Amino acid sequence: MKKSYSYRLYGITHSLYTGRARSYLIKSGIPFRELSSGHESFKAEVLPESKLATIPVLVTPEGEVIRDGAAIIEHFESANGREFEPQSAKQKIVSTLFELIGTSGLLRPAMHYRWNYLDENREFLHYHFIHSQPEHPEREAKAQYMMSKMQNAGMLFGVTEETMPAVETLYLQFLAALNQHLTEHPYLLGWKPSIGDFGLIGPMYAHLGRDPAPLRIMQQQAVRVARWVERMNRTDQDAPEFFNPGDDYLGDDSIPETLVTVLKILAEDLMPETRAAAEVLNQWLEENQPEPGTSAQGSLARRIFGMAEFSLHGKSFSAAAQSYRFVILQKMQLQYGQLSLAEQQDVTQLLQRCGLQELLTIRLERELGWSENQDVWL
Ligand SMILES: N[C@@H](CCC(=O)N[C@@H](CS)C(=O)NCC(=O)O)C(=O)O
Repeated sequence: MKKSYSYRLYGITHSLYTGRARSYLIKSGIPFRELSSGHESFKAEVLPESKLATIPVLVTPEGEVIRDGAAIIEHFESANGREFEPQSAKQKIVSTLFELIGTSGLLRPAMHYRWNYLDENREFLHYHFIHSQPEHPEREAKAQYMMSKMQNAGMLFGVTEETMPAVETLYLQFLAALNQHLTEHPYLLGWKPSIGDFGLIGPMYAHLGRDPAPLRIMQQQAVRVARWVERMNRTDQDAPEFFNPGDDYLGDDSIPETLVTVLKILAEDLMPETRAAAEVLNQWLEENQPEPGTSAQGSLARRIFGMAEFSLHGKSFSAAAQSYRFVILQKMQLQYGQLSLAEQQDVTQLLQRCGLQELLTIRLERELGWSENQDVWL
Protein backbone atom coordinates (compact mmCIF):
# COMPACT_ATOMS: atom_id res chain seq x y z
CA MET A 1 0.00 0.00 0.00
CA LYS A 2 1.31 3.44 -0.86
CA LYS A 3 1.79 5.51 2.25
CA SER A 4 0.52 9.06 2.14
CA TYR A 5 2.60 11.80 3.70
CA SER A 6 0.46 14.77 4.46
CA TYR A 7 3.24 17.28 5.17
CA ARG A 8 6.07 18.20 2.81
CA LEU A 9 9.34 19.38 4.30
CA TYR A 10 11.59 21.14 1.81
CA GLY A 11 15.12 20.70 3.06
CA ILE A 12 18.32 18.78 2.49
CA THR A 13 20.10 16.25 4.64
CA HIS A 14 23.22 18.33 5.13
CA SER A 15 21.42 21.59 5.93
CA LEU A 16 21.92 22.92 9.45
CA TYR A 17 18.58 24.65 9.89
CA THR A 18 16.59 21.79 8.34
CA GLY A 19 17.87 19.54 11.14
CA ARG A 20 15.93 21.53 13.71
CA ALA A 21 12.53 21.25 11.95
CA ARG A 22 13.09 17.64 10.90
CA SER A 23 13.88 16.49 14.42
CA TYR A 24 10.79 18.30 15.73
CA LEU A 25 8.55 16.59 13.17
CA ILE A 26 10.07 13.20 13.97
CA LYS A 27 9.72 13.62 17.75
CA SER A 28 6.15 14.89 17.36
CA GLY A 29 5.16 11.90 15.25
CA ILE A 30 4.08 14.09 12.34
CA PRO A 31 4.20 12.16 9.06
CA PHE A 32 6.11 14.04 6.40
CA ARG A 33 8.05 13.60 3.23
CA GLU A 34 11.29 15.51 2.77
CA LEU A 35 11.88 16.99 -0.66
CA SER A 36 15.03 18.71 -1.82
CA SER A 37 14.85 22.41 -2.50
CA GLY A 38 16.23 21.46 -5.93
CA HIS A 39 12.70 20.30 -6.89
CA GLU A 40 10.90 22.28 -9.54
CA SER A 41 7.98 22.71 -7.12
CA PHE A 42 10.22 24.62 -4.70
CA LYS A 43 10.71 27.40 -7.21
CA ALA A 44 7.27 27.21 -8.73
CA GLU A 45 4.99 26.75 -5.70
CA VAL A 46 6.97 27.38 -2.56
CA LEU A 47 9.17 30.38 -3.25
CA PRO A 48 6.35 32.79 -4.12
CA GLU A 49 4.96 32.14 -0.61
CA SER A 50 8.15 31.52 1.37
CA LYS A 51 9.64 34.75 -0.05
CA LEU A 52 13.25 33.82 0.74
CA ALA A 53 15.05 30.84 -0.79
CA THR A 54 16.07 29.30 2.53
CA ILE A 55 15.34 25.88 3.91
CA PRO A 56 13.56 24.44 5.82
CA VAL A 57 10.10 25.21 4.46
CA LEU A 58 7.03 23.20 5.43
CA VAL A 59 3.95 22.82 3.25
CA THR A 60 0.91 21.70 5.25
CA PRO A 61 -1.82 19.39 3.90
CA GLU A 62 -3.96 22.52 3.44
CA GLY A 63 -1.23 24.05 1.29
CA GLU A 64 0.01 26.60 3.82
CA VAL A 65 3.69 27.42 3.25
CA ILE A 66 5.76 28.03 6.40
CA ARG A 67 9.35 29.18 6.10
CA ASP A 68 11.84 29.14 9.03
CA GLY A 69 12.44 26.37 11.54
CA ALA A 70 11.11 28.37 14.48
CA ALA A 71 7.88 29.20 12.61
CA ILE A 72 7.44 25.55 11.64
CA ILE A 73 7.82 24.48 15.26
CA GLU A 74 5.54 27.28 16.45
CA HIS A 75 2.85 26.15 14.00
CA PHE A 76 2.55 22.88 15.94
CA GLU A 77 3.42 24.12 19.43
CA SER A 78 0.66 26.75 19.37
CA ALA A 79 -1.85 23.98 18.64
CA ASN A 80 -0.59 21.21 20.94
CA GLY A 81 -0.39 22.97 24.30
CA ARG A 82 3.35 23.62 23.92
CA GLU A 83 4.38 20.03 24.22
CA PHE A 84 8.11 20.75 23.98
CA GLU A 85 8.36 23.98 25.95
CA PRO A 86 9.24 23.49 29.62
CA GLN A 87 6.77 25.42 31.78
CA SER A 88 8.97 26.23 34.77
CA ALA A 89 10.96 29.47 34.70
CA LYS A 90 14.63 28.49 34.50
CA GLN A 91 14.04 25.53 32.23
CA LYS A 92 11.94 27.63 29.85
CA ILE A 93 14.68 30.26 29.58
CA VAL A 94 17.47 27.68 29.27
CA SER A 95 15.51 25.95 26.53
CA THR A 96 15.32 29.20 24.53
CA LEU A 97 18.97 29.85 25.31
CA PHE A 98 19.92 26.60 23.60
CA GLU A 99 17.75 27.61 20.65
CA LEU A 100 19.94 30.71 20.42
CA ILE A 101 23.13 28.68 20.82
CA GLY A 102 22.10 26.15 18.19
CA THR A 103 20.93 28.65 15.59
CA SER A 104 23.65 31.30 16.09
CA GLY A 105 26.21 30.44 18.77
CA LEU A 106 27.65 27.30 17.21
CA LEU A 107 27.79 28.41 13.57
CA ARG A 108 31.53 29.03 13.80
CA PRO A 109 32.61 25.47 14.73
CA ALA A 110 29.91 24.06 12.43
CA MET A 111 31.35 25.93 9.46
CA HIS A 112 34.94 25.31 10.49
CA TYR A 113 34.73 21.55 10.86
CA ARG A 114 32.86 21.28 7.54
CA TRP A 115 34.96 23.54 5.33
CA ASN A 116 38.44 23.44 6.85
CA TYR A 117 38.69 19.65 6.86
CA LEU A 118 38.10 19.15 3.16
CA ASP A 119 40.59 16.30 2.80
CA GLU A 120 38.25 14.19 4.87
CA ASN A 121 34.93 15.82 4.02
CA ARG A 122 35.17 16.62 0.30
CA GLU A 123 33.68 13.47 -1.24
CA PHE A 124 30.91 13.32 1.31
CA LEU A 125 29.97 16.96 0.78
CA HIS A 126 30.17 16.64 -2.97
CA TYR A 127 27.65 13.78 -2.90
CA HIS A 128 25.22 15.92 -0.95
CA PHE A 129 25.68 19.08 -2.95
CA ILE A 130 25.33 17.33 -6.30
CA HIS A 131 22.25 15.42 -5.18
CA SER A 132 20.56 18.62 -4.07
CA GLN A 133 20.32 19.41 -7.79
CA PRO A 134 18.08 17.65 -10.26
CA GLU A 135 19.87 15.92 -13.16
CA HIS A 136 20.74 18.41 -15.85
CA PRO A 137 23.85 19.22 -17.88
CA GLU A 138 25.02 21.94 -15.49
CA ARG A 139 24.55 19.82 -12.39
CA GLU A 140 28.24 19.48 -11.59
CA ALA A 141 28.95 23.16 -12.22
CA LYS A 142 25.97 24.17 -10.06
CA ALA A 143 27.12 21.88 -7.25
CA GLN A 144 30.62 23.38 -7.39
CA TYR A 145 29.13 26.87 -7.34
CA MET A 146 26.98 26.08 -4.29
CA MET A 147 29.92 24.49 -2.49
CA SER A 148 32.15 27.50 -3.00
CA LYS A 149 29.30 29.85 -2.08
CA MET A 150 28.76 28.05 1.22
CA GLN A 151 32.50 27.76 1.84
CA ASN A 152 32.84 31.51 1.44
CA ALA A 153 29.85 32.08 3.69
CA GLY A 154 31.54 29.80 6.22
CA MET A 155 34.54 32.11 6.25
CA LEU A 156 32.34 34.94 7.44
CA PHE A 157 31.99 33.40 10.87
CA GLY A 158 35.49 34.33 11.90
CA VAL A 159 37.75 31.30 11.51
CA THR A 160 41.25 32.17 10.30
CA GLU A 161 44.65 30.51 10.71
CA GLU A 162 45.07 32.74 13.75
CA THR A 163 41.76 32.00 15.46
CA MET A 164 41.45 28.31 14.54
CA PRO A 165 43.13 26.91 17.69
CA ALA A 166 40.79 28.94 19.91
CA VAL A 167 37.73 27.79 17.92
CA GLU A 168 38.76 24.16 18.27
CA THR A 169 39.68 24.39 21.95
CA LEU A 170 36.34 25.97 22.79
CA TYR A 171 34.37 23.43 20.76
CA LEU A 172 36.21 20.45 22.28
CA GLN A 173 35.64 21.81 25.79
CA PHE A 174 31.95 22.22 25.02
CA LEU A 175 31.76 18.72 23.57
CA ALA A 176 33.36 17.19 26.66
CA ALA A 177 31.06 19.12 29.00
CA LEU A 178 27.93 18.17 27.05
CA ASN A 179 29.09 14.56 27.03
CA GLN A 180 29.41 14.69 30.80
CA HIS A 181 25.95 16.24 31.14
CA LEU A 182 24.37 13.48 29.08
CA THR A 183 25.65 10.86 31.54
CA GLU A 184 22.65 11.32 33.80
CA HIS A 185 19.89 12.18 31.34
CA PRO A 186 19.23 11.55 27.66
CA TYR A 187 18.19 15.16 26.82
CA LEU A 188 19.27 18.65 27.90
CA LEU A 189 16.55 19.06 30.52
CA GLY A 190 15.79 15.51 31.47
CA TRP A 191 13.83 12.75 29.86
CA LYS A 192 12.29 14.46 26.85
CA PRO A 193 13.57 16.92 24.28
CA SER A 194 12.81 20.64 24.56
CA ILE A 195 12.78 23.49 22.06
CA GLY A 196 16.43 23.93 23.14
CA ASP A 197 17.32 20.39 22.07
CA PHE A 198 15.77 21.10 18.67
CA GLY A 199 17.83 24.28 18.33
CA LEU A 200 21.02 22.53 19.32
CA ILE A 201 20.53 19.61 16.97
CA GLY A 202 20.86 21.99 13.96
CA PRO A 203 24.66 22.31 14.06
CA MET A 204 25.17 19.07 15.98
CA TYR A 205 23.46 16.92 13.34
CA ALA A 206 24.06 18.19 9.82
CA HIS A 207 27.59 19.46 10.33
CA LEU A 208 29.23 18.37 13.59
CA GLY A 209 27.55 14.99 13.98
CA ARG A 210 27.53 13.89 10.36
CA ASP A 211 30.32 15.34 8.23
CA PRO A 212 33.18 12.79 8.37
CA ALA A 213 35.85 14.77 10.27
CA PRO A 214 33.72 16.20 13.10
CA LEU A 215 31.68 12.96 13.29
CA ARG A 216 34.91 11.08 13.94
CA ILE A 217 35.79 13.52 16.71
CA MET A 218 32.34 13.23 18.24
CA GLN A 219 32.27 9.44 18.13
CA GLN A 220 35.76 9.13 19.57
CA GLN A 221 35.60 11.85 22.19
CA ALA A 222 31.94 12.25 23.09
CA VAL A 223 29.98 9.06 22.58
CA ARG A 224 27.04 10.30 24.64
CA VAL A 225 26.71 13.35 22.42
CA ALA A 226 26.84 11.08 19.36
CA ARG A 227 24.04 9.02 20.93
CA TRP A 228 22.01 12.18 21.63
CA VAL A 229 22.35 13.14 17.96
CA GLU A 230 20.98 9.73 16.94
CA ARG A 231 18.26 9.96 19.59
CA MET A 232 17.07 13.33 18.32
CA ASN A 233 16.24 11.73 15.00
CA ARG A 234 14.14 8.89 16.37
CA THR A 235 10.46 8.92 17.24
CA ASP A 236 10.89 7.07 20.52
CA GLN A 237 12.81 8.20 23.59
CA ASP A 238 15.75 6.02 22.47
CA ALA A 239 17.42 5.82 25.88
CA PRO A 240 18.08 2.11 26.53
CA GLU A 241 21.32 2.95 28.31
CA PHE A 242 19.32 4.54 31.14
CA PHE A 243 17.93 1.89 33.45
CA ASN A 244 15.48 3.98 35.41
CA PRO A 245 14.12 6.44 32.88
CA GLY A 246 11.52 9.12 33.50
CA ASP A 247 9.40 10.67 30.79
CA ASP A 248 9.30 14.39 31.53
CA TYR A 249 11.58 17.33 32.21
CA LEU A 250 13.44 17.27 35.53
CA GLY A 251 11.35 18.22 38.59
CA ASP A 252 11.57 21.40 40.67
CA ASP A 253 12.74 23.54 37.76
CA SER A 254 16.11 21.88 38.21
CA ILE A 255 19.10 22.85 36.05
CA PRO A 256 21.86 20.29 36.70
CA GLU A 257 25.33 21.60 37.53
CA THR A 258 26.63 19.75 34.48
CA LEU A 259 24.47 21.98 32.29
CA VAL A 260 25.75 25.10 34.06
CA THR A 261 29.26 23.96 33.11
CA VAL A 262 28.20 23.59 29.46
CA LEU A 263 26.72 27.09 29.49
CA LYS A 264 29.79 28.64 31.10
CA ILE A 265 31.91 27.35 28.22
CA LEU A 266 29.44 28.50 25.58
CA ALA A 267 29.30 31.95 27.22
CA GLU A 268 32.96 32.53 26.35
CA ASP A 269 32.21 33.51 22.77
CA LEU A 270 28.43 33.90 22.92
CA MET A 271 28.70 36.95 25.17
CA PRO A 272 31.39 39.01 23.42
CA GLU A 273 29.97 38.14 20.01
CA THR A 274 26.40 39.05 20.96
CA ARG A 275 27.56 42.33 22.49
CA ALA A 276 29.59 43.20 19.39
CA ALA A 277 26.84 42.11 16.97
CA ALA A 278 24.31 44.32 18.79
CA GLU A 279 26.62 47.31 18.36
CA VAL A 280 26.95 46.62 14.64
CA LEU A 281 23.21 46.21 14.14
CA ASN A 282 22.37 49.28 16.21
CA GLN A 283 24.80 51.33 14.18
CA TRP A 284 23.26 49.97 10.98
CA LEU A 285 19.77 50.78 12.25
CA GLU A 286 20.78 54.31 13.07
CA GLU A 287 22.31 54.86 9.66
CA ASN A 288 19.62 53.11 7.63
CA GLN A 289 16.38 53.71 9.56
CA PRO A 290 14.52 50.89 7.76
CA GLU A 291 10.79 51.41 7.15
CA PRO A 292 8.64 49.42 9.59
CA GLY A 293 7.78 46.11 7.97
CA THR A 294 11.02 45.91 5.99
CA SER A 295 12.61 42.47 5.86
CA ALA A 296 15.32 42.05 8.46
CA GLN A 297 16.76 38.78 7.30
CA GLY A 298 18.34 38.13 3.96
CA SER A 299 19.61 34.75 2.98
CA LEU A 300 22.92 33.69 4.40
CA ALA A 301 25.75 36.15 3.92
CA ARG A 302 23.73 38.31 1.58
CA ARG A 303 22.50 40.75 4.16
CA ILE A 304 25.61 41.80 5.93
CA PHE A 305 25.03 44.48 8.51
CA GLY A 306 28.72 44.60 9.27
CA MET A 307 31.34 42.55 11.06
CA ALA A 308 31.22 42.03 14.80
CA GLU A 309 34.73 42.45 16.24
CA PHE A 310 35.55 40.80 19.54
CA SER A 311 38.34 38.95 21.23
CA LEU A 312 38.49 35.46 22.66
CA HIS A 313 41.44 33.61 24.20
CA GLY A 314 43.58 36.63 23.32
CA LYS A 315 42.74 36.48 19.59
CA SER A 316 40.78 39.01 17.54
CA PHE A 317 37.68 37.70 15.83
CA SER A 318 35.66 39.26 13.06
CA ALA A 319 32.32 37.58 12.37
CA ALA A 320 29.25 38.60 10.37
CA ALA A 321 26.58 40.19 12.58
CA GLN A 322 23.19 38.67 11.76
CA SER A 323 19.71 39.61 12.84
CA TYR A 324 18.51 36.06 13.61
CA ARG A 325 20.55 36.01 16.83
CA PHE A 326 18.35 38.87 18.05
CA VAL A 327 15.10 37.23 16.92
CA ILE A 328 15.74 34.44 19.42
CA LEU A 329 17.28 36.73 22.06
CA GLN A 330 14.18 38.94 21.91
CA LYS A 331 12.01 35.85 22.41
CA MET A 332 14.06 34.93 25.49
CA GLN A 333 13.76 38.44 26.91
CA LEU A 334 9.98 38.41 26.33
CA GLN A 335 9.69 35.11 28.18
CA TYR A 336 11.75 36.57 31.01
CA GLY A 337 9.46 39.61 31.17
CA GLN A 338 6.46 37.35 31.69
CA LEU A 339 7.92 35.65 34.78
CA SER A 340 7.08 36.62 38.36
CA LEU A 341 9.65 38.68 40.23
CA ALA A 342 10.81 35.67 42.24
CA GLU A 343 11.21 33.61 39.06
CA GLN A 344 13.11 36.46 37.42
CA GLN A 345 15.50 36.48 40.36
CA ASP A 346 16.07 32.74 40.01
CA VAL A 347 16.81 33.11 36.31
CA THR A 348 19.09 36.10 36.82
CA GLN A 349 21.10 34.21 39.41
CA LEU A 350 21.45 31.24 37.11
CA LEU A 351 22.57 33.39 34.17
CA GLN A 352 25.02 35.23 36.42
CA ARG A 353 26.61 31.94 37.41
CA CYS A 354 26.98 31.07 33.72
CA GLY A 355 28.41 34.48 32.78
CA LEU A 356 25.35 35.12 30.63
CA GLN A 357 23.42 37.74 32.60
CA GLU A 358 24.00 40.45 29.98
CA LEU A 359 21.74 38.50 27.65
CA LEU A 360 18.85 39.97 29.62
CA THR A 361 19.78 43.55 28.79
CA ILE A 362 21.44 43.60 25.35
CA ARG A 363 18.86 45.05 23.02
CA LEU A 364 18.56 46.30 19.48
CA GLU A 365 17.18 49.80 19.00
CA ARG A 366 14.32 48.31 16.97
CA GLU A 367 12.20 45.26 17.72
CA LEU A 368 11.86 42.41 15.29
CA GLY A 369 8.52 40.99 14.18
CA TRP A 370 7.25 38.28 11.86
CA SER A 371 5.25 38.94 8.74
CA GLU A 372 4.59 36.89 5.60
CA ASN A 373 7.29 34.34 6.40
CA GLN A 374 9.93 36.92 7.14
CA ASP A 375 11.62 38.56 10.09
CA VAL A 376 10.81 42.27 9.78
CA TRP A 377 11.85 45.45 11.55
CA LEU A 378 8.97 46.88 13.57
N1 LIG B 1 16.10 31.48 10.10
C1 LIG B 1 16.03 30.42 9.10
C2 LIG B 1 17.38 30.22 8.46
C3 LIG B 1 17.35 29.20 7.37
C4 LIG B 1 18.67 29.13 6.57
O1 LIG B 1 19.47 30.08 6.55
N2 LIG B 1 18.89 27.97 5.91
C5 LIG B 1 20.07 27.78 5.10
C6 LIG B 1 20.37 26.30 4.92
S1 LIG B 1 20.86 25.51 6.38
C7 LIG B 1 19.80 28.28 3.70
O2 LIG B 1 18.75 28.02 3.16
N3 LIG B 1 20.76 28.97 3.12
C8 LIG B 1 20.70 29.37 1.76
C9 LIG B 1 20.86 30.83 1.59
O3 LIG B 1 20.82 31.53 2.62
O4 LIG B 1 20.97 31.27 0.46
C10 LIG B 1 15.54 29.16 9.82
O5 LIG B 1 15.76 29.05 11.03
O6 LIG B 1 14.91 28.29 9.19
